[in-house]
Amino acid sequence: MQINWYPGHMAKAKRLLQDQLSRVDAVIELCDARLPYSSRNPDLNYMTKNKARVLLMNKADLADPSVTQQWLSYFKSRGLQCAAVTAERNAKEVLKIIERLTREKVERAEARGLRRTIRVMVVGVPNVGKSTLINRLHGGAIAKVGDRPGVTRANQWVRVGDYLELLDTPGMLWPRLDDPVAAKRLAYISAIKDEILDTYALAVSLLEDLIVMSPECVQKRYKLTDLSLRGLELMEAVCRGRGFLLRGGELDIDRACAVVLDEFRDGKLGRVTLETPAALKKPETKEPEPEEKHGTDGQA
Ligand SMILES: Nc1nc2c(ncn2[C@@H]2O[C@H](COP(=O)(O)OP(=O)(O)OP(=O)(O)O)[C@@H](O)[C@H]2O)c(=O)[nH]1
Ligand SMILES: [Mg+2]
Repeated sequence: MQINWYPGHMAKAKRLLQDQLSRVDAVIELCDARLPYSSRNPDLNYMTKNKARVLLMNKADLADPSVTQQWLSYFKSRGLQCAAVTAERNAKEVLKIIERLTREKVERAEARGLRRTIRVMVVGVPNVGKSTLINRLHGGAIAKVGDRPGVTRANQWVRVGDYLELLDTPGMLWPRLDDPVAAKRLAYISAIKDEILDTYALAVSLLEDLIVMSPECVQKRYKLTDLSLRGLELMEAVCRGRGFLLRGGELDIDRACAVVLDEFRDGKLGRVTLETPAALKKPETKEPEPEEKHGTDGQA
């Protein structure tokens, strides 16, 4: 599913989301722990302001743990419940978070002698791990998963135990595409297809960002001796460092670009986070207070 977020599409997706939101008890928002700003939806805060809600920074296994802590403090200071998780490993912890998030509703129903099914919607930009998390919570491969955007194509309710239902959603959240830096970073993590930039421009830009955020891992992986290189010279140094040569000794720039993107996406460069709260241009507006208070916070 390649969605071009024209205003018409956006308005339709927003209506659909609003409609779904009115049917659920709580919302789990997933963002990518390597890009906690760029991988969040700009309008979700407002749209979910009256819902029990938690932000899960997923793929924490790929992110720098100390920067993850900075983000957790940042979100907490803005009044947002959040936790850092790795979908494959933290199903139990996420289940506890959901229990805490919906406890008041469950208890209110119980006080009236009812045991009702709680419905939770899982939202997030494409490829962030929504279906993976839902599969782990369900305890089996019920939702299709893949390492590219647009794998889930339709809403799907998944039952977890007797009293919980989770709604898996396609990556229908329009990300921060109006912000070119965020859009580029979303392409680094395969949240949007690479097509917004050509592979060469994307790989060079990623490498330049990595040199800023985590110079040692880039230096080691690509055997770079000069970290002041930029653009084509930088990619040529990667080719030389890794021996990416064509017949005749010419540098294989295309291969170097593909390898840089793949290795970052696979976590082969080590644990890197590409943005910090301190580098945000302007702090975001405070998260709206949810109607109910929920006590979830911290690393799962
Ligand atoms: N390293 C790591 N990989 C993860 C984690 N969670 C999911 N993945 C991988 O991320 C890729 C995308 O996962 P999906 O669950 O399909 O993502 P999604 O959000 O459902 O994607 P769409 O349906 O396309 O919106 C898959 O290759 C997963 O194996 C995680 O916590 N850590
Ligand atoms: Mg999915």
